[in-house]
Amino acid sequence: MSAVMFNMTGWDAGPWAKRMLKVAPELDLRVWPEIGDPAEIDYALVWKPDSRALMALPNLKVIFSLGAGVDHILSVSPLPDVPIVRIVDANLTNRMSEYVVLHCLMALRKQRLYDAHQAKAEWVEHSQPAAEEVRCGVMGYGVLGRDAATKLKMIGFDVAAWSRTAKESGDIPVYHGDDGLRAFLNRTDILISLLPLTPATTDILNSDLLRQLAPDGVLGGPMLINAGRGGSQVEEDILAALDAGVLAHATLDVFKTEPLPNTHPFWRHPKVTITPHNAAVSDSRALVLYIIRQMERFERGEPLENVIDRAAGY
Ligand code: NDP
Ligand code: OXD
Repeated sequence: MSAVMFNMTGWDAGPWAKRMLKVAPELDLRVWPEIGDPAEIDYALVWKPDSRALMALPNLKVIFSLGAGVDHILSVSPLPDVPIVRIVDANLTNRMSEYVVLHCLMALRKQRLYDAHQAKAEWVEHSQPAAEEVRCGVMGYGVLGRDAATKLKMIGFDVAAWSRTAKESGDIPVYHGDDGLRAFLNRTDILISLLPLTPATTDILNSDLLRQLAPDGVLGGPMLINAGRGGSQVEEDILAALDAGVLAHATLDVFKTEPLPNTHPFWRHPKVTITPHNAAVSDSRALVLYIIRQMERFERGEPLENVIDRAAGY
């Protein structure tokens, strides 16, 4: 029987444990710090873990992130030298693509403008560009970026993407690396960040980058959607870009500090749309099944899936 430790800052382990036991009643579940003998723990399921909790486990085999991102783990030091598996789940991926498509369509169809007219009972019609006239640029062409880009393309948007390493470009041109960034930004009207947070992507959404977006698009100015990580955005630069007209709108799901402090100027800014880091909330039932499947694979001697690359940071 395998023993599993939960170590989740800010999350209640209770519902997760209940769900796991429903699927795998044979598991021995323990919640940090009441874990009994640390030498008995095989697996750790974590969200913003405590380094001490992980380092205390001499026989730990795998760390499972309870999110798709792993910055909440890699920012902790020291960490045991065991594989770290992240979440990849169709349900989560679909939800993220819904979010991206929703906000790109809101921009394309000028829904915010019509909301403002409605508030004043005004019957006003504006010009309506076609999707193919709007250039979406997806930063991060991994599991989430690829799905969102493909769905935007299906709707008719003119889509490109940007990744760290070179990819084969099919229908969607994929730029990569520092060398590809300028050309990617110069052709982008709606910039969508689905980047993981790493040293290289920290503060990447800054004034220098925003100034390189296409100023001449049919939407009347470039827009930003960030559903990756708040640590990638320089918030004062985004505010300055909005106020200077460099950026027409920002839709932000993630923030440097979460929850976003009540006094933050984003809350009341007319050109900002805020969601509370729920662009793609994980369905805990699906995630529990995924994690148990990974444990079963590991115990059969098969390779774990979606093991992160510690050197790359994601
Ligand atoms: P993946 O690891 O599958 O993809 C990451 C992508 O980012 C890859 O294409 C990678 O490039 C690219 N990338 C990484 N570093 C760089 C860099 N320095 N320059 C250019 N591109 C880079 O991750 P997912 O798509 O599954 O998830 C992405 C992120 O989304 C998560 O890390 C998490 O932070 C966030 N997220 C947010 C949620 C929310 O609700 N807001 C929910 C779930 C996830 P390459 O292909 O070359 O490796
Ligand atoms: C995740 C998230 O990483 O919800 O899964 O942000």
